Formats: sequence, C-alpha cells, structure tokens
Amino acid sequence: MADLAAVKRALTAQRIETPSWAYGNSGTRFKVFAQPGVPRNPEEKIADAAAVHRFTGVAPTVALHIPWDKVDDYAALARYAADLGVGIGAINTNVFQDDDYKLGSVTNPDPGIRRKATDHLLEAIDIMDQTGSQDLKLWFSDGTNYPGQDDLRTRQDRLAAALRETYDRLGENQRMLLEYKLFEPAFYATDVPDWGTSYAHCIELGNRATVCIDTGHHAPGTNIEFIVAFLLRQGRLGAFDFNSRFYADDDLMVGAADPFQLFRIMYEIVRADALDPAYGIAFMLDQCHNIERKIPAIIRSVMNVQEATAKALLVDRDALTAAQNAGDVLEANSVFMDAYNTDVRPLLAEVRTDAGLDPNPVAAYKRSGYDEKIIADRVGGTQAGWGA
Ligand code: LRH
Ligand code: MN
Ligand code: MN
Repeated sequence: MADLAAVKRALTAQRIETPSWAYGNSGTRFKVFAQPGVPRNPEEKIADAAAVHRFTGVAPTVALHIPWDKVDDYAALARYAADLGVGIGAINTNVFQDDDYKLGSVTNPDPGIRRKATDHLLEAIDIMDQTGSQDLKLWFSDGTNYPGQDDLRTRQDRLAAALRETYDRLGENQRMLLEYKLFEPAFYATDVPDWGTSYAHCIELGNRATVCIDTGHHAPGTNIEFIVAFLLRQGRLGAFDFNSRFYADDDLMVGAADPFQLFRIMYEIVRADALDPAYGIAFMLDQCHNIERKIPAIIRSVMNVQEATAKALLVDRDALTAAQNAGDVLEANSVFMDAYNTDVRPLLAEVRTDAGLDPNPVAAYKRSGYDEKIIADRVGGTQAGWGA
C-alpha cells in the first residue's frame, strides 16, 4: 500500500508552470476566435497566471515567450510578478516568426541569418539574468521541405555551433532545455526531430543541457513514457511541455485526449523520485485554448496533471515489483491498473482543503468574479502569436 501521508505531501509540494501564451488569443491556421477579457500585455498575462496559482496553489511560475512578452524592463516585470505571488519561469525563444527564417534560423545556409538567430538566443539569456529565470528553452522550427533542399549533415554542424555559443554564455545556475518536434513547419526533415537528436546535442554540450519533452511532438503511438524513463536514467530530462493531442501538435488540455498516457508518464517520474521540485524537472504546460475560456481551462489542466500524479503515487510499488520479479504479467498489470482506476478526486480535494484552498478550483474561479472583471476591464486583448 502506498503511504497516504507521503502521497499528500508529494502532491502539496508539486509544481506546475503555466505558459504566458496560453492566456492570450490563439487559433489554428484557419481562424483565431478572439475572446473578451484576454490580456493586452505581459503584465496582464502574469496577472492571469497569478489567478491560476491562487486557485490551485501549485502553479507559482509562468513561462515567458520572447518577443511575444517583450518589455523594456524585465527586472521590473519580475518584481511585478512577485508582487502578485508568482515568479517568472522558463524563457522561451522565438526564431520562427520572422521572414528571415524561411530557410531556417540557426541552421540557415546564410551566415548572417544564423548570426541574427543566435543573437536572439543570447539576448534571451540576458533576459534570464534580469528575471532570475534558470531555464532557457529552445525550440527550432528549422528543417527542409524537399529532399536535396539543403545538406542534412551540414545543418547539424550549424545547429551544434549555435548551441555551443549559447551554452557557453549560460550562467552557473542556468540550464538549456532543448525541445524536439517530429515535423511542422518543416515537412520533409526537421533539424531536431526527436529525443535522440536533442539528447546527442545535449551530451556534446555539457551537463546543463537537457531535453524538453513536449508531449504533442511525437508520431502517433510513440511510447513517451519509455523516453521519460530513458532520459531520467541518463540524467538528461530537464522539462516537459504538457498538452494533449489526437492527431498532431494539437496543444489541447493535458490529460484530455489520453489521461492514461499522462498517468504512465507520471508513474515514470514517481518511479525515479523526480517529482519533487528540488530534483529539477520543470513541469510546464504548452497549450492553446482556442474555443474554451482560457483561465478555467488552465486550472483544469493543472488539475489533470495533479490527478495523473496522484494515481501514479498510489501505485503499490512493492506489490508491483514482486509481481514483476515473479514474472506474473497479469498481476503486475492489475496492480498498475488498480492505481489508475482509483478515483483520486476526493484525495486532491482534501489536499487543497488542507492547504486552505477551495476543494474545487474551477468552481471557485467561476464564483470569484475574476472572469467578469477582466471582460469588463480589458478591451482589445492581444494574440499569443499563433494562427495570425
Ligand atoms: C512548438 C512549440 C514550442 C514553442 C511553442 C509555442 O510547436 O511547442 O514549444 O515555443 O510551441
Ligand atoms: Mn512546446
Ligand atoms: Mn508544439
């Protein structure tokens, strides 16, 4: 039996980071459905993140995306966040939304464009110095659409050179998170398409380079928990971008499409004792809420991660190990499924009540009047950057 007091302690200590861009308008390539009350600037995105933290108690940091969250004074922005009870988390770079990057950013055949892209990565570290952020998150849209379009291997050399320069600029307490993505916007070959490519570059760079797993960035049917287990064993799992998908990079609420997969991922985290924030994994959301109200959707997403985590913590590890070692396939699977099939909502309600929170964060948010207030106060909200 899992120790219930220890399970509750682990759930209380859990931390989930929300993304600034999830609070802004977003859409698909076909249409952005603007919502009333969305933030007009980075400060208002941070205010919404602070609201999510007030109701959940486990989301005390917000990731920024530059230049979507460009401000003149980042130290002041960090102070503003602290006054609202949250901190600035990972700094995400953007080398994918400029005409110059049509043929790639750091892997572009043009050295001038490579310079411009690398300078943006370095500038992001300057911002981290001002906000106190520890994580530099890199995702490259770089790739090619046609066989022969560019030399696959030379592009790896260019990527390695830019990563090296960036890594060497990191401070002692700063890390690099290198995210991979199977395809899109490049359709023939992506320069960082999978965890193996990301991992190999991280190994080349040094200990403070780690892999970021975006759960929506794999081929259908990929066993993501295997990747989690492997990278944890190697000490190279730095972060998650959580979301869920049915087909591609859908960016839907984590745990919505496949809560069982999220449970399997969180079990590997628990299995490696890697849940505690001190271990250093950044559990971030990377989502867009195109048709639903954003703040309650983000609260719901945080709760989905908590539910998967609670179930993972409830796995009877002794019974599981015994069944595994005995080669008892059915018993091992049933121990695992027993935990997954447990209704953990009462347990999480208790954890929240113990922490002085409302046991039902979505209902508490709806009652709070925050939604009505932002709709009245904010006119002409901005878009996150997607689906423009
Ligand atoms: C790319 C991605 C990456 C970006 C974010 C907005 O698909 O997952 O993390 O920075 O979306
Ligand atoms: Mn992502
Ligand atoms: Mn993505």
